[in-house]
Amino acid sequence: MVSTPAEVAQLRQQALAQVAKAQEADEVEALRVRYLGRKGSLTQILRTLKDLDPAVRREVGRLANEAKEALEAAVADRLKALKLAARAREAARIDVTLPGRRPPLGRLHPLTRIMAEICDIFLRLGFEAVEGPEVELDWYNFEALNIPPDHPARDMQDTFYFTDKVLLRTHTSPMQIRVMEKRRPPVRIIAPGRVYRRDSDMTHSPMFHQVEGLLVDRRVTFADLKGVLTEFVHQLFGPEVSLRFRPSYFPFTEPSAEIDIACVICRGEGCRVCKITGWLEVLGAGMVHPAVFEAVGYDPEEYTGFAFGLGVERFAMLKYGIDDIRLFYDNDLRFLRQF
Ligand code: 2U9
Repeated sequence: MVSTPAEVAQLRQQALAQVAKAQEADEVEALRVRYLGRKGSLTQILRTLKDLDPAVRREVGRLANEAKEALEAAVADRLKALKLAARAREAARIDVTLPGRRPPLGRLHPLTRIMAEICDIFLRLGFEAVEGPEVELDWYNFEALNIPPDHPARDMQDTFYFTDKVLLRTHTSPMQIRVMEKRRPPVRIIAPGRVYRRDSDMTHSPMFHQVEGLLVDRRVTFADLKGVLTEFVHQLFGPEVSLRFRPSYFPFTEPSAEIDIACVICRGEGCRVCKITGWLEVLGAGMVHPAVFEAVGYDPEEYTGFAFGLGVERFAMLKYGIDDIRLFYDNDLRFLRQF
């Protein structure tokens, strides 16, 4: 192969012009192979320099090397330019004025909402929320709460046992015992959380949620209990709702009461939900039994206190008019989306 400086210059010009005109990356690549590949024309020239007359070898070598560098740079530039142009064409096809796709929004579970609403009211009244273990010891769940070993609540019918002494808590009251063991009065706490009982039908679930409260100080009276729970009911259901305190019995309180509110469905007229009574039972409560104070080392002569308990599912069912407790746990979006 014989090359003159003029031929190399011409080859360079031709290659650069072709690269500049190429419209596709494939075309550019083909040109690169044609000139710079293993058998490419510029490569051939460089490889056969040694056969040239020394008089022209230097000049041809210099021109061929410069042409190679220029062509390599031109190939890279052209590929980059084609890529940018393709991207610009793609961008032009996207209509940025179209409305975006709305991302699916989650929402709070109705039980979560009611739970937060209930706790908020008591927090504003000066109570502190405490949480603790769902797997409990017999002492905290029963013994310290003045529930004797032969009490029906301890029956295998009602309680999930792991061993003789270890069980799933049947109420959140163990937390109040745990707190009183650690602190001196005044105590103002609520214990929200999951509890477990062997029970299952339209209105009972083996796992449900409670909020219990405890207030202990000097000279706490039943009037304080009535005041706090009346305020609670009025904040949750409205200030016009009437309450009724009925005598009742719990091992851990004395005296004890159950609290009814005028039926929120029929306003006291009588309906299916209140079983024609006009009243709905919503809370249990009472003055803390002296035996409970003894169990945690409080002097019942110095301190008195009141306690209360409520079932969160029941409140949610009343507030939203739901008649089957199992709907809360089915995770059926058709149900959950309604809240
Ligand atoms: C301590 C002392 C006393 C908490 C109380 C109730 C009455 C009550 C029920 C309501 C519906 C349970 O969820 S429910 O089934 N609760 O009636 N709970 S007094 O009394 C306590 C708690 C802790 C140390």
